[in-house]
Amino acid sequence: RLKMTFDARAEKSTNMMSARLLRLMATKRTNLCVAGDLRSSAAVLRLADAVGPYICVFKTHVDALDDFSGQFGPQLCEIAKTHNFLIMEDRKFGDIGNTVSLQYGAGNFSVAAWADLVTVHALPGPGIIDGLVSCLETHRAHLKDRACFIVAEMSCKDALTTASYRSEAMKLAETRVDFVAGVVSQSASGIPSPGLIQLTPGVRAGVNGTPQSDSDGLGQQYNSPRHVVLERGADVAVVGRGVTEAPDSAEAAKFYRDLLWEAYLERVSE
Ligand code: UP6
Repeated sequence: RLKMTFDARAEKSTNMMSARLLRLMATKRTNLCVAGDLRSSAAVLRLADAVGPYICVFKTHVDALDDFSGQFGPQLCEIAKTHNFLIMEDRKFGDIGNTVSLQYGAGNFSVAAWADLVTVHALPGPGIIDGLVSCLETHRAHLKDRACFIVAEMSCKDALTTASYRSEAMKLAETRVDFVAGVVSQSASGIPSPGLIQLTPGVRAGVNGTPQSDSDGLGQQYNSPRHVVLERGADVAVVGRGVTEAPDSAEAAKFYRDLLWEAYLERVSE
């Protein structure tokens, strides 16, 4: 699986969104996801537009915005269309099916209306996937262009995502390819099918042997772009503050894109 190209994996994928993302990555030559963790909608939209040419996915936390309005989703979708990337709302749903169905489709955020992808904790078991899918049945237009990533393993220090939890989360991902495009994980072990995409956060340049700090003081643990792709099996690497705290976010995104893509090419050519 790790030696296969994104195009070859897209051929094997049984989830339509996973195939679409793998093809997008191959065509656009990028495996970078930028996490736009800023507090104002305008700043997030500006960031998305600036980094747009270098990313395959733009990841949001809309519940951290001070000024979220119904305009945000459609505006972000316009930018995504211009630059050809997918939008992931990192909601990390984690409740019973009925509740997540409400949270996904309704409320202020109406996530299902604008986010191509969402993240989901495995904790509640298969019912959480049923809940999200049932919500989409009422938004029929989107049944075919929505999918989720299951959080199997977290990047932060002392996370409770143990090996056995992780392995159960992988089984859930494998059995629900109808709606699961990938997993959020720190390593590739046990990821069964070539179609499942590994999304790996906790990425920042200048770590793994170099002086820059490998944590953020609040438990986040960082690895370098090369390390996550070559040693941890990341397909898509998530960079947040590595880009948002850089003096020029477009330059920073290009820098990370180059490092990550080079590492991917090295991985598939070995
Ligand atoms: N994220 C993690 N670790 C996980 C899952 N998700 O850091 O296990 C998300 C965070 C944040 C981004 O919610 O949006 O990835 C990482 O941002 P950073 O690069 O600024 O640390």
